[in-house]
Amino acid sequence: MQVRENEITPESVWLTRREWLKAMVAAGLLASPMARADYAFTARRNPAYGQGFKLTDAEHVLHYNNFYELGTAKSDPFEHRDWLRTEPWTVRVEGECAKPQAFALEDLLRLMPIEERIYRFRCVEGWSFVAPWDGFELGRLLRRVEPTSRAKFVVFESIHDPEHLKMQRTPLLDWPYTEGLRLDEAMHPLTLLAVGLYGRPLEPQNGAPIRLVVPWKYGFKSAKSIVRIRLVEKMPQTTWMKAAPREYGFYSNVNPHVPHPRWSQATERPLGSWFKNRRTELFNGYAEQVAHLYRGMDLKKWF
Ligand SMILES: Nc1nc2c(c(=O)[nH]1)N[C@H]1C(S)=C(S)[C@@H](COP(=O)(O)O)O[C@H]1N2
Ligand SMILES: [Mo]
Repeated sequence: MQVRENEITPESVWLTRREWLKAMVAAGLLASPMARADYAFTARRNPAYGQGFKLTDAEHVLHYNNFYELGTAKSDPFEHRDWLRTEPWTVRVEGECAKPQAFALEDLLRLMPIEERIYRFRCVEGWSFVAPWDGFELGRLLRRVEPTSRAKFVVFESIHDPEHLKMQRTPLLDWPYTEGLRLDEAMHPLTLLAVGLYGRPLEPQNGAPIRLVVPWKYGFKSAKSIVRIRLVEKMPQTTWMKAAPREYGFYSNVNPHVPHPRWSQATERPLGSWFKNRRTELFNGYAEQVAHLYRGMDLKKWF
């Protein structure tokens, strides 16, 4: 058989991901809890994002979470992390596109160049953190399926698994958790599909194995554990718009001048601090990159 030089895979790559993880754990290079995630990646830090930001201790980011499928208390997602079944995992990208496709997680990890970016993250409830995410630009994936000219919005659907995700047996939210972006927001280079956090595969409580990260919007826009991405013509209804339309709009850009109906958004509590001692920035500090997307729009009306 004729094999060209560049088709020969180096021997070290022949370990399966499971074998690789086992070897890492055996060598003491990975703490055993990480062995739960059966995927791995190598990510190169992109210094264009978050240079000079002070990272929040991972401890906080991994234990203080919102993931209502796993419970409503901030400690619930970590405590109930075993409820989330992530193997096998497929992400379907469909709707208004020429080449709809279902991607196995391992194919995405192979096809997409994974990089690490430090982003600010701001929850609508007032807490914030700074963390390195490992992922790829959502736009890269969307371009692969070739959106049609009718595609104007993108819908993100989280896992629906009431058998294991016990909160989905209750009417707390309209399951599955659904979010949306305008197509140009989705194509913006800041919009990330993350597969890792602090250089490690995502923990269940943070949205394993793949979640959205939209750093200039309130945290609830960043849907976790995504199984379906749909290109659509009309602005979709999202889970939080249905739950409380007066409190959560479609855009949900971080804006210190537009208070939530029940509290101010002028300041935030960086995780690790006891106080709301940081002034919230317009578009969470990303105004230079994203303000043009909203030119001419009344941000009080389109909250
Ligand atoms: N599927 C799903 N995605 C979700 C949520 C959720 O409850 N379910 N919570 C959102 C909210 S309100 C926030 S602030 C962020 C929190 O992400 P983190 O726990 O990784 O910090 O996830 C968002 N994504
Ligand atoms: Mo949030």
